[in-house]
Amino acid sequence: MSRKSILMIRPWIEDFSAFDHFAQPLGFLVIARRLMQAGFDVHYLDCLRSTLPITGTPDTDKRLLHPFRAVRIGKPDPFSGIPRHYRRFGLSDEAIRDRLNEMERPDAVLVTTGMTYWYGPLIALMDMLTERFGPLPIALGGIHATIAPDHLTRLLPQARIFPGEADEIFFRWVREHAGGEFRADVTEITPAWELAGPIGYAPIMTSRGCMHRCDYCVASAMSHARQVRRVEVISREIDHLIRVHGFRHFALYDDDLGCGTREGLEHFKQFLRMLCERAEHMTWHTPNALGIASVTEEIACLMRTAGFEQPRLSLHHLDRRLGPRGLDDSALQAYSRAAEHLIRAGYEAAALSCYVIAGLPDQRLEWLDRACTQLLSIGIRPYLAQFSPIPGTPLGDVRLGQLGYRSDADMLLTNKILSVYRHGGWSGAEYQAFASDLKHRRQNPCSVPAEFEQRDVSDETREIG
Ligand code: B12
Ligand code: SF4
Repeated sequence: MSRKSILMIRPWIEDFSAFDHFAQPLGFLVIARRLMQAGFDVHYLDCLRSTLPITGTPDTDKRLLHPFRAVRIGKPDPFSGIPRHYRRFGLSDEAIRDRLNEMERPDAVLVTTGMTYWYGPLIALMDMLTERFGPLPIALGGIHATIAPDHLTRLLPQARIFPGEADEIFFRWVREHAGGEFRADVTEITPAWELAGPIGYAPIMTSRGCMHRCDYCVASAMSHARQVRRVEVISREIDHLIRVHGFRHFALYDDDLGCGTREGLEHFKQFLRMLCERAEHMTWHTPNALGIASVTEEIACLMRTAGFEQPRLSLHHLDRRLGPRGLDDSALQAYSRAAEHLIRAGYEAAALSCYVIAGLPDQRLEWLDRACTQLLSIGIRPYLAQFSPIPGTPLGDVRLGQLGYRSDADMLLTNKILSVYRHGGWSGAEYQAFASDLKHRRQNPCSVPAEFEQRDVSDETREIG
């Protein structure tokens, strides 16, 4: 009897901008591995996979920026008047159809979802699948499916929506439609990176979930209590990633790395010590940002020795302090302390950057400006992270109310572009001018305060490790 097969799809994206800056569907590839272990033939169709040349190398400033193929498309109504091009990123319809035509009919199809405002292509994808294979069991999961499952259920009645982590209910669905025997005792699985093609880095998580409840973030609602992975288990995963796949660059996907609590910091230190003890050269990236509450003096030294490159910082749960006067004194001091620890540990000031959220309801441009100026004055380069309002979060609901969101009928309003181009407190042109001025100021930041001078940490970290 021939083996059962499952087709797994990462859809293309329609948005104003998108690139592979450490963006891989980590959890989806964990599911792929479980299906392989259960005896399925797994076919992966990554509609974003680029065949274009890579523009940056892991070691340059624009590291690992793989451009997605992009074509301009018409703007959906909620975006009319936004002076930016709307694009489709990823393979063309013809390329996707060709791939589907090369395949035998699978026993089931799984689709992962990303941002809540990327659902447009899902409808076209369903049509292509039906056109090629006729009716099929199709399941959707992932970020959108977790944040707004009812929206997807209404949008795609032919598919089954699974919010949250792929759990027993989902694997039962697979068994019912395609068979397979799943071991119940599996807790730690290495993602099937071999399906992702040539990528220069591997995402990895040391913890999942978050115990804080910031007013603009949905992370705590997306998973149960914060869970940390055992350091020995992470170490085994790294062994596998290096030995089998040859990865040297790693991107941490934790919701709130280190978490800022005593237990969280202890776990983060154990993880860093394990990295310091390993013989291989590795480079670690923090695209989801590292909360400054996690950057103690000891952690900064360990990070440096472990190979953390250009650490990107953020306030995380301290973000409420981004108030009327810019950053309040305690937040600025916390940033200043984190920068001081990192510079003393041997980082160049130019390597330090942080996220500042732009587009929060009732925010004023002069507050944003003041916060960025304050950060530049202590040697940290601020980058704007546009706010994506998520229904059910306190600030998301306020913002969506301002945008006229009535029901989940139009999740396009959760696109971060509207938070800055339809803000109310400033015009799109003012925001653009501010953002481009900030770009200039980042290139010429103030000099580093003399008291943050570097010191040689090699002996010190040997002691700690
Ligand atoms: C890591 C991360 C990133 C990474 C990239 C992640 C990626 N996959 O591409 C980086 C740092 C690049 C990133 C960037 C951004 N992110 Co982000 N990110 C996250 C974070 C912290 C974790 C996501 C993750 O990988 N989880 C770990 C893996 C193991 O889980 P998973 O992949 O989701 O898979 C599991 C389940 O979802 C499920 N599953 C997945 N697929 C499928 C399929 C089926 C069929 C089934 C059954 C189950 C299933 O099972 C898996 C295993 O259990 C989430 C918060 C969160 N807790 O989800 C925010 C989050 C997704 N990000 C968010 C935002 C806002 C952004 C940005 C827009 C920030 C900004 N302003 O620039 C950018 C946009 C990125 C882009 N490409 O344009 C928001 C989502 C907003 C929205 N409206 O949808 C979140 C929820 C954070 C928040 N603010 O609350 N992000
Ligand atoms: S912003 Fe960071 S600290 Fe706050 S809830 Fe989200 S993940 Fe947690």
